[in-house]
Amino acid sequence: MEFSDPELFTDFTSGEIRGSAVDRAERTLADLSGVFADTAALAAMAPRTLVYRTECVFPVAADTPAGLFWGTTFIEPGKVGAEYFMTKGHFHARADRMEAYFTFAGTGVLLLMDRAGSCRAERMVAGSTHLIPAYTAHRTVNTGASVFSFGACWPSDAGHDYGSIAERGFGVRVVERDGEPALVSA
Ligand code: PAN
Ligand code: ZN
Repeated sequence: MEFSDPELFTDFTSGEIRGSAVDRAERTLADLSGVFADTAALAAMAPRTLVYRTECVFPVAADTPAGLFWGTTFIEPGKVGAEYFMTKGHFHARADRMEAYFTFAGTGVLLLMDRAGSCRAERMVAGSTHLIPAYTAHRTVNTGASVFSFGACWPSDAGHDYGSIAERGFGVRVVERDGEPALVSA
């Protein structure tokens, strides 16, 4: 028997994942209609502006019970009006599935919302680790001036329910006020 080399590497300073089976996806402003509040500011921006991208590893098929998915999200610095760039946000389709987030670089906020619509906002800084409870929608926001990156590990049968957020939105938004991030009720 011989030692084998690892198939995947994660650069813990940036979150970049290196390996043969990395699935890459991008979200531009055009992919995020309905996400940002200031539609006039949005209309003045280039629709192809990159907001975030993901590098994921899916070692088993989606919906496989008891498997794990692994990935990094990189959110660009930027704002639509006063509102910082952020992810679409979702509940898991199997809403009882948890998830772990851990920050690599930059500064951000993790918005959490339970099924009753009650929200929390946790600061994310390098090394911060966030265990997202079951039945809790999650969205991340880049509140800094550089790329904000964080890793995630979640069950392969969790799935994504974007529809509930598209309909209800989050109860709180993160905006720049006097040069600082501030929370405003939505
Ligand atoms: C993450 C998210 C990723 C992108 O991997 O999917 O940060 O955010 P949206 O999926 O909301 O666009 C995760 O939470 N997976 O379950
Ligand atoms: Zn998730």
